[in-house]
Amino acid sequence: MSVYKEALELIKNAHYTLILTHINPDADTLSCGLALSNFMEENKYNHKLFNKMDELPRSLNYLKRFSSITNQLPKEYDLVIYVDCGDQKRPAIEINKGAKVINIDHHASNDSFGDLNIVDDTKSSTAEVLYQFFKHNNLKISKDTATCLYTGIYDDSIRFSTPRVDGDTFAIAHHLCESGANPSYIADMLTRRESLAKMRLLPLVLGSLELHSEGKIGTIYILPEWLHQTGASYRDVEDGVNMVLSMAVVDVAVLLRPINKKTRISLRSKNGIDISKVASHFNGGGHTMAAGCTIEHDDVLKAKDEIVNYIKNCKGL
Ligand SMILES: [Mn+2]
Repeated sequence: MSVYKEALELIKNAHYTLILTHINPDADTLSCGLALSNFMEENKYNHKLFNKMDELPRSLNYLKRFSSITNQLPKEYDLVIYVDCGDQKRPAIEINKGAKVINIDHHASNDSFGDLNIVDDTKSSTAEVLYQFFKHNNLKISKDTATCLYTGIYDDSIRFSTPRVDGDTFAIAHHLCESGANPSYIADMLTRRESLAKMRLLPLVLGSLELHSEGKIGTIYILPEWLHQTGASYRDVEDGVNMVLSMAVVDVAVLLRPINKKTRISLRSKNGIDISKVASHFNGGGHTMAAGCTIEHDDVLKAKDEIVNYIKNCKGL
């Protein structure tokens, strides 16, 4: 039996399924959770979709059942499905012993922690991996589920632009459109609903821009008072790091954020530079072109020097 059929059997036979998404959720993890949740709702399978955060990205509120995502764990469940979690700690909760675990993911670092693992690191998003579950089981993909899966693919592939995007990605997108996903509607919902607060925040953040190593490395940071000043949320700055990477000279973009006496660092790269190596040196992780890590103090200027010096001296980058 294929892993996809085994997964469907586990879902059919479960009394209660808990779907887990990762902390600081992105569109891929929530879209996959919601794609499964919509499918399970349509087929009357008992389940809950969990995310630890109090506040979820509102840009995804057009996805069906978005408001059903909960940060309350059910007491009893016999099946747990992790989506887009590179390791079992990513949802930041402990699960009940005895529950079977399905692990659906696309991180190269995934250590196959599940009883059943559907992991394919050649795919640009977990949504593409999850699509295979529907396809191989000949399951009907509803308009709601298609919209979720398309959203995960579109966002995690940075609008169809990362190296793992290939003909298969577009074949899947094609099928999802035929199933009811509307690309321009999804693009409008995800990328054309920005707040004034964000427009006020970005100039502050971009004002911190510095270039290092003849411009190959670009750094920006965000200070907590700027969030207070503008009313923006931390999530609003994500585009800032992508803007830095969009500069012609920059190969590595770094965003630093002091929080809870630590400095959170987001890393982005292009031209084939594997930035996940830098993240893992600082006990973080992620993908080749997008990764993150934490430095154990909140002196953001010192943290900037530490990470820049490490990148400068990193062989093979
Ligand atoms: Mn992902």
